[in-house]
Amino acid sequence: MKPRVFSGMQPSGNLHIGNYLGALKNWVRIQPDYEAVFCIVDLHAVTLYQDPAELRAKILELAALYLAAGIDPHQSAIMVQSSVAAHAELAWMLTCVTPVGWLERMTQYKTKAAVQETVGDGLLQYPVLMAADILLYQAAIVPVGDDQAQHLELTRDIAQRFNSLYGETFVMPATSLPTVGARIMGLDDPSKKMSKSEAGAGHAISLLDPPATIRKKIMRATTDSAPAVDFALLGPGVENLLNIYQAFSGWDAEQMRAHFAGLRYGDLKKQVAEMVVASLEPLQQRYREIAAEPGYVDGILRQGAERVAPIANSTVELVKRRMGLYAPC
Ligand code: ATP
Ligand code: LTN
Repeated sequence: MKPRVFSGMQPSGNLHIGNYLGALKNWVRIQPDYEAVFCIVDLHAVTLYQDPAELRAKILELAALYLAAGIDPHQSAIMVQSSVAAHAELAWMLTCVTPVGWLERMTQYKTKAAVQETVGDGLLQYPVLMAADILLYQAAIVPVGDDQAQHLELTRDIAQRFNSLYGETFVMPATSLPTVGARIMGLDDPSKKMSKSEAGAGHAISLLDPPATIRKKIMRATTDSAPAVDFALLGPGVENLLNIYQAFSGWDAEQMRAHFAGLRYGDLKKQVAEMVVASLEPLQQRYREIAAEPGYVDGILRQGAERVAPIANSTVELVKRRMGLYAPC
Protein backbone atom coordinates (compact mmCIF):
# COMPACT_ATOMS: atom_id res chain seq x y z
CA MET A 1 0.00 0.00 0.00
CA LYS A 2 1.21 3.52 -0.79
CA PRO A 3 2.11 5.80 2.15
CA ARG A 4 -0.40 8.53 2.86
CA VAL A 5 0.03 12.26 2.29
CA PHE A 6 -2.23 15.00 3.65
CA SER A 7 -2.28 18.75 3.09
CA GLY A 8 -4.76 21.60 2.99
CA MET A 9 -5.40 25.27 2.30
CA GLN A 10 -7.85 27.76 3.69
CA PRO A 11 -10.68 28.91 1.42
CA SER A 12 -10.12 32.54 2.35
CA GLY A 13 -8.76 35.24 0.04
CA ASN A 14 -7.32 34.56 -3.40
CA LEU A 15 -4.80 31.80 -3.98
CA HIS A 16 -1.44 33.29 -4.99
CA ILE A 17 1.78 32.06 -6.57
CA GLY A 18 3.27 31.56 -3.07
CA ASN A 19 0.54 29.00 -2.30
CA TYR A 20 1.15 27.39 -5.68
CA LEU A 21 4.95 27.22 -5.57
CA GLY A 22 5.14 26.47 -1.83
CA ALA A 23 2.48 23.77 -1.76
CA LEU A 24 0.09 23.03 -4.63
CA LYS A 25 2.77 22.41 -7.30
CA ASN A 26 4.42 19.89 -4.97
CA TRP A 27 1.10 18.14 -4.31
CA VAL A 28 0.68 17.56 -8.03
CA ARG A 29 4.25 16.29 -8.37
CA ILE A 30 4.06 13.73 -5.57
CA GLN A 31 0.46 12.50 -5.96
CA PRO A 32 1.31 9.39 -8.05
CA ASP A 33 3.54 8.06 -5.27
CA TYR A 34 1.09 8.45 -2.37
CA GLU A 35 -2.45 7.85 -1.30
CA ALA A 36 -3.22 11.56 -1.08
CA VAL A 37 -5.88 13.56 0.72
CA PHE A 38 -6.07 17.24 -0.24
CA CYS A 39 -8.37 19.19 2.00
CA ILE A 40 -10.18 22.53 1.89
CA VAL A 41 -9.88 23.59 5.49
CA ASP A 42 -13.04 25.66 5.97
CA LEU A 43 -13.06 25.11 9.76
CA HIS A 44 -9.64 26.79 9.86
CA ALA A 45 -10.88 29.70 7.73
CA VAL A 46 -13.61 30.56 10.25
CA THR A 47 -11.05 31.14 13.01
CA LEU A 48 -11.31 34.66 11.55
CA TYR A 49 -14.74 36.01 10.51
CA GLN A 50 -15.75 35.08 6.96
CA ASP A 51 -18.78 36.36 5.11
CA PRO A 52 -20.94 33.19 4.77
CA ALA A 53 -21.92 33.63 1.10
CA GLU A 54 -18.36 34.47 0.16
CA LEU A 55 -16.97 31.49 2.09
CA ARG A 56 -19.35 29.11 0.29
CA ALA A 57 -18.16 30.45 -3.07
CA LYS A 58 -14.48 30.32 -2.04
CA ILE A 59 -14.73 26.64 -1.08
CA LEU A 60 -15.86 25.71 -4.60
CA GLU A 61 -13.30 28.06 -6.16
CA LEU A 62 -10.46 26.47 -4.16
CA ALA A 63 -11.56 22.96 -5.14
CA ALA A 64 -11.67 24.05 -8.81
CA LEU A 65 -8.15 25.48 -8.45
CA TYR A 66 -6.84 22.20 -6.99
CA LEU A 67 -8.28 20.43 -10.03
CA ALA A 68 -7.05 23.07 -12.48
CA ALA A 69 -3.52 22.84 -11.04
CA GLY A 70 -3.50 19.11 -11.78
CA ILE A 71 -4.81 17.28 -8.73
CA ASP A 72 -6.40 14.18 -10.25
CA PRO A 73 -9.56 13.14 -8.39
CA HIS A 74 -9.12 9.54 -9.62
CA GLN A 75 -5.78 9.35 -7.80
CA SER A 76 -6.26 11.73 -4.87
CA ALA A 77 -9.19 12.58 -2.63
CA ILE A 78 -10.25 16.24 -2.63
CA MET A 79 -12.53 16.98 0.31
CA VAL A 80 -13.89 19.71 2.58
CA GLN A 81 -12.83 19.54 6.22
CA SER A 82 -16.27 20.30 7.71
CA SER A 83 -17.89 17.49 5.69
CA VAL A 84 -16.05 14.82 7.70
CA ALA A 85 -17.04 15.34 11.35
CA ALA A 86 -14.09 13.27 12.60
CA HIS A 87 -11.79 16.29 12.06
CA ALA A 88 -13.56 18.31 14.76
CA GLU A 89 -13.98 15.24 16.97
CA LEU A 90 -10.29 14.31 17.01
CA ALA A 91 -9.35 17.97 17.47
CA TRP A 92 -11.20 17.98 20.81
CA MET A 93 -9.41 14.86 22.00
CA LEU A 94 -6.03 16.32 21.05
CA THR A 95 -6.89 19.64 22.71
CA CYS A 96 -7.07 17.72 25.97
CA VAL A 97 -3.41 16.62 25.70
CA THR A 98 -2.03 19.97 24.46
CA PRO A 99 -0.59 22.49 26.94
CA VAL A 100 -1.80 26.05 26.30
CA GLY A 101 1.81 27.26 26.48
CA TRP A 102 2.66 25.31 23.30
CA LEU A 103 -0.12 27.12 21.45
CA GLU A 104 0.70 30.58 22.75
CA ARG A 105 4.22 30.22 21.33
CA MET A 106 3.05 29.76 17.73
CA THR A 107 4.27 32.58 15.46
CA GLN A 108 1.14 32.56 13.27
CA TYR A 109 -1.06 32.84 16.37
CA LYS A 110 0.96 35.75 17.74
CA THR A 111 0.88 37.61 14.39
CA LYS A 112 -2.85 37.07 13.80
CA ALA A 113 -3.87 37.70 17.43
CA ALA A 114 -1.91 40.97 17.50
CA VAL A 115 -4.25 42.59 14.95
CA GLN A 116 -7.54 41.34 16.51
CA GLU A 117 -9.57 43.35 19.00
CA THR A 118 -10.73 40.16 20.70
CA VAL A 119 -9.02 36.87 20.06
CA GLY A 120 -11.33 33.91 19.42
CA ASP A 121 -10.40 30.62 21.08
CA GLY A 122 -10.39 29.04 17.60
CA LEU A 123 -7.35 31.09 16.64
CA LEU A 124 -5.42 29.60 19.56
CA GLN A 125 -6.72 26.07 18.83
CA TYR A 126 -5.93 26.40 15.10
CA PRO A 127 -2.79 24.20 15.19
CA VAL A 128 -4.56 21.47 17.21
CA LEU A 129 -7.20 21.19 14.48
CA MET A 130 -4.37 21.04 11.97
CA ALA A 131 -2.74 18.23 13.95
CA ALA A 132 -6.09 16.41 13.93
CA ASP A 133 -6.34 16.77 10.12
CA ILE A 134 -2.98 15.10 9.67
CA LEU A 135 -3.08 12.45 12.40
CA LEU A 136 -6.60 11.36 11.43
CA TYR A 137 -5.19 9.94 8.20
CA GLN A 138 -1.90 8.68 9.73
CA ALA A 139 -0.15 10.77 7.06
CA ALA A 140 3.54 9.97 6.52
CA ILE A 141 4.32 13.30 4.90
CA VAL A 142 2.78 16.76 4.77
CA PRO A 143 3.81 19.01 1.85
CA VAL A 144 3.53 22.68 2.89
CA GLY A 145 5.34 26.01 2.58
CA ASP A 146 7.96 27.13 5.06
CA ASP A 147 5.51 29.13 7.23
CA GLN A 148 3.77 25.90 8.32
CA ALA A 149 6.95 24.16 9.54
CA GLN A 150 6.34 25.27 13.13
CA HIS A 151 2.79 23.89 13.10
CA LEU A 152 4.15 20.57 11.82
CA GLU A 153 6.65 20.40 14.69
CA LEU A 154 3.78 20.98 17.09
CA THR A 155 1.78 18.21 15.38
CA ARG A 156 4.64 15.79 16.08
CA ASP A 157 4.84 17.01 19.70
CA ILE A 158 1.11 16.44 20.18
CA ALA A 159 1.31 12.98 18.56
CA GLN A 160 4.26 12.03 20.75
CA ARG A 161 2.51 13.20 23.89
CA PHE A 162 -0.62 11.25 23.01
CA ASN A 163 1.43 8.13 22.20
CA SER A 164 3.33 8.33 25.46
CA LEU A 165 0.15 8.84 27.52
CA TYR A 166 -2.07 6.27 25.80
CA GLY A 167 0.28 3.95 23.85
CA GLU A 168 1.47 3.97 20.20
CA THR A 169 -1.43 5.36 18.19
CA PHE A 170 -0.22 7.93 15.68
CA VAL A 171 2.31 7.82 12.84
CA MET A 172 4.87 10.69 13.07
CA PRO A 173 4.30 12.90 10.00
CA ALA A 174 7.34 14.38 8.21
CA THR A 175 7.35 17.92 6.83
CA SER A 176 8.00 18.16 3.08
CA LEU A 177 9.19 21.56 1.83
CA PRO A 178 9.99 22.35 -1.80
CA THR A 179 13.71 23.00 -2.47
CA VAL A 180 12.86 26.25 -4.28
CA GLY A 181 9.76 28.36 -3.59
CA ALA A 182 9.11 27.36 0.04
CA ARG A 183 8.82 31.03 0.97
CA ILE A 184 7.79 33.52 -1.72
CA MET A 185 7.91 37.10 -0.51
CA GLY A 186 5.51 40.02 -1.17
CA LEU A 187 6.27 41.91 -4.39
CA ASP A 188 5.63 45.26 -2.71
CA ASP A 189 7.65 44.39 0.40
CA PRO A 190 10.13 41.52 0.10
CA SER A 191 10.63 41.43 3.88
CA LYS A 192 7.13 39.93 4.31
CA LYS A 193 5.88 36.57 3.02
CA MET A 194 3.36 36.74 0.20
CA SER A 195 0.02 36.27 1.94
CA LYS A 196 -3.66 35.98 1.00
CA SER A 197 -4.70 38.27 3.81
CA GLU A 198 -2.39 41.13 2.80
CA ALA A 199 -4.50 43.87 1.18
CA GLY A 200 -2.08 45.83 -1.07
CA ALA A 201 -2.85 45.65 -4.82
CA GLY A 202 0.80 45.06 -5.72
CA HIS A 203 1.49 42.52 -2.97
CA ALA A 204 0.58 39.14 -4.45
CA ILE A 205 0.01 37.56 -7.86
CA SER A 206 -3.25 35.64 -7.76
CA LEU A 207 -3.45 32.43 -9.75
CA LEU A 208 -6.39 33.87 -11.67
CA ASP A 209 -4.87 37.30 -12.41
CA PRO A 210 -5.07 38.18 -16.13
CA PRO A 211 -1.71 38.45 -17.97
CA ALA A 212 -1.80 42.27 -18.06
CA THR A 213 -2.22 42.42 -14.26
CA ILE A 214 0.62 39.93 -13.71
CA ARG A 215 2.94 41.98 -15.94
CA LYS A 216 2.00 45.23 -14.20
CA LYS A 217 2.54 43.82 -10.70
CA ILE A 218 5.94 42.34 -11.56
CA MET A 219 7.17 45.46 -13.38
CA ARG A 220 6.32 47.46 -10.22
CA ALA A 221 7.92 44.99 -7.78
CA THR A 222 10.26 46.50 -5.20
CA THR A 223 13.95 45.88 -5.97
CA ASP A 224 16.93 47.97 -4.82
CA SER A 225 19.13 50.77 -6.11
CA ALA A 226 21.61 48.61 -8.08
CA PRO A 227 21.06 48.55 -11.86
CA ALA A 228 21.59 44.88 -12.64
CA VAL A 229 21.65 41.34 -11.18
CA ASP A 230 24.79 40.68 -9.12
CA PHE A 231 24.70 37.21 -7.53
CA ALA A 232 27.33 38.25 -4.96
CA LEU A 233 25.08 41.03 -3.66
CA LEU A 234 21.44 40.04 -4.10
CA GLY A 235 18.88 42.33 -2.48
CA PRO A 236 15.74 40.58 -1.13
CA GLY A 237 13.44 41.91 -3.90
CA VAL A 238 15.67 40.67 -6.71
CA GLU A 239 16.29 37.38 -4.94
CA ASN A 240 12.54 36.88 -4.68
CA LEU A 241 12.03 37.52 -8.41
CA LEU A 242 14.82 35.06 -9.23
CA ASN A 243 13.25 32.52 -6.88
CA ILE A 244 9.90 32.86 -8.59
CA TYR A 245 11.54 32.31 -11.99
CA GLN A 246 13.53 29.33 -10.74
CA ALA A 247 10.54 27.68 -9.06
CA PHE A 248 8.38 27.99 -12.20
CA SER A 249 11.12 27.00 -14.66
CA GLY A 250 12.69 24.18 -12.65
CA TRP A 251 16.16 25.49 -13.59
CA ASP A 252 19.13 24.69 -11.34
CA ALA A 253 21.35 27.33 -9.69
CA GLU A 254 23.96 27.11 -12.49
CA GLN A 255 21.43 27.78 -15.23
CA MET A 256 20.04 30.71 -13.23
CA ARG A 257 23.48 32.30 -12.83
CA ALA A 258 24.49 31.78 -16.44
CA HIS A 259 21.26 33.31 -17.69
CA PHE A 260 20.66 36.21 -15.29
CA ALA A 261 24.09 37.47 -14.12
CA GLY A 262 24.52 41.11 -15.16
CA LEU A 263 20.98 41.44 -16.57
CA ARG A 264 19.34 44.82 -15.94
CA TYR A 265 16.41 44.78 -13.52
CA GLY A 266 13.94 45.93 -16.18
CA ASP A 267 14.84 42.95 -18.37
CA LEU A 268 14.82 40.56 -15.41
CA LYS A 269 11.28 41.67 -14.56
CA LYS A 270 10.10 41.22 -18.17
CA GLN A 271 11.43 37.66 -18.22
CA VAL A 272 9.94 36.80 -14.82
CA ALA A 273 6.58 38.21 -15.92
CA GLU A 274 6.56 36.14 -19.13
CA MET A 275 7.54 32.99 -17.21
CA VAL A 276 4.67 33.50 -14.73
CA VAL A 277 2.12 34.34 -17.46
CA ALA A 278 3.08 31.28 -19.53
CA SER A 279 3.13 28.95 -16.50
CA LEU A 280 -0.30 30.03 -15.25
CA GLU A 281 -1.97 30.06 -18.67
CA PRO A 282 -2.85 26.31 -18.80
CA LEU A 283 -4.10 26.38 -15.18
CA GLN A 284 -6.33 29.38 -15.92
CA GLN A 285 -7.68 27.70 -19.06
CA ARG A 286 -8.57 24.52 -17.12
CA TYR A 287 -10.10 26.60 -14.34
CA ARG A 288 -12.46 28.27 -16.83
CA GLU A 289 -13.50 24.88 -18.21
CA ILE A 290 -14.18 23.49 -14.73
CA ALA A 291 -16.09 26.59 -13.63
CA ALA A 292 -18.33 26.25 -16.72
CA GLU A 293 -19.56 22.81 -15.58
CA PRO A 294 -22.12 23.33 -12.81
CA GLY A 295 -22.25 20.56 -10.21
CA TYR A 296 -18.95 18.99 -11.28
CA VAL A 297 -16.94 20.27 -8.30
CA ASP A 298 -19.72 19.37 -5.82
CA GLY A 299 -19.63 15.80 -7.13
CA ILE A 300 -15.85 15.57 -6.67
CA LEU A 301 -16.13 16.89 -3.11
CA ARG A 302 -18.89 14.44 -2.23
CA GLN A 303 -16.86 11.50 -3.57
CA GLY A 304 -13.77 12.76 -1.75
CA ALA A 305 -15.57 12.88 1.60
CA GLU A 306 -17.11 9.44 1.07
CA ARG A 307 -13.71 7.99 0.24
CA VAL A 308 -11.87 9.33 3.28
CA ALA A 309 -14.58 9.18 5.98
CA PRO A 310 -14.00 5.46 6.79
CA ILE A 311 -10.27 6.11 7.37
CA ALA A 312 -11.01 9.13 9.57
CA ASN A 313 -13.73 7.34 11.52
CA SER A 314 -11.57 4.32 12.22
CA THR A 315 -8.85 6.58 13.70
CA VAL A 316 -11.43 8.27 15.93
CA GLU A 317 -12.64 4.84 17.09
CA LEU A 318 -9.06 3.80 17.88
CA VAL A 319 -8.44 7.04 19.82
CA LYS A 320 -11.68 6.57 21.76
CA ARG A 321 -10.63 3.06 22.76
CA ARG A 322 -7.14 4.22 23.73
CA MET A 323 -8.54 7.03 25.89
CA GLY A 324 -11.25 4.91 27.53
CA LEU A 325 -14.09 6.89 25.97
CA TYR A 326 -17.28 4.97 25.32
CA ALA A 327 -16.81 2.98 22.13
CA PRO A 328 -19.27 0.08 21.86
CA CYS A 329 -17.84 -2.99 20.09
P1 ATP B 1 -3.22 33.69 5.07
O1 ATP B 1 -2.46 34.91 4.68
O2 ATP B 1 -4.70 33.85 4.97
O3 ATP B 1 -2.73 33.01 6.31
P2 ATP B 1 -1.68 32.11 3.26
O4 ATP B 1 -1.39 32.86 2.03
O5 ATP B 1 -0.59 31.91 4.27
O6 ATP B 1 -2.99 32.67 3.91
P3 ATP B 1 -2.63 29.38 3.59
O7 ATP B 1 -3.96 28.86 3.18
O8 ATP B 1 -2.42 29.64 5.03
O9 ATP B 1 -2.24 30.69 2.78
O10 ATP B 1 -1.51 28.41 3.05
C1 ATP B 1 -1.69 27.39 2.11
C2 ATP B 1 -0.34 26.77 1.76
O11 ATP B 1 0.47 27.73 1.06
C3 ATP B 1 0.50 26.34 2.97
O12 ATP B 1 1.16 25.13 2.68
C4 ATP B 1 1.50 27.46 3.13
O13 ATP B 1 2.69 27.03 3.75
C5 ATP B 1 1.74 27.85 1.68
N1 ATP B 1 2.16 29.24 1.56
C6 ATP B 1 1.48 30.32 1.98
N2 ATP B 1 2.14 31.46 1.70
C7 ATP B 1 3.31 31.07 1.08
C8 ATP B 1 4.41 31.78 0.54
N3 ATP B 1 4.46 33.11 0.57
N4 ATP B 1 5.42 31.09 -0.03
C9 ATP B 1 5.37 29.72 -0.08
N5 ATP B 1 4.34 28.99 0.41
C10 ATP B 1 3.32 29.65 0.99
N1 LTN C 1 -2.60 25.79 8.45
C1 LTN C 1 -2.41 25.46 7.05
C2 LTN C 1 -3.62 24.83 6.43
C3 LTN C 1 -3.82 23.47 6.97
C4 LTN C 1 -2.99 22.34 6.75
C5 LTN C 1 -3.59 21.28 7.48
C6 LTN C 1 -1.84 22.13 6.02
C7 LTN C 1 -4.83 23.07 7.80
N2 LTN C 1 -4.71 21.77 8.08
C8 LTN C 1 -3.01 20.01 7.50
C9 LTN C 1 -1.27 20.85 6.05
C10 LTN C 1 -1.86 19.81 6.78
C11 LTN C 1 -2.05 26.71 6.31
O1 LTN C 1 -1.53 26.58 5.27
N3 LTN C 1 -2.33 27.85 6.77
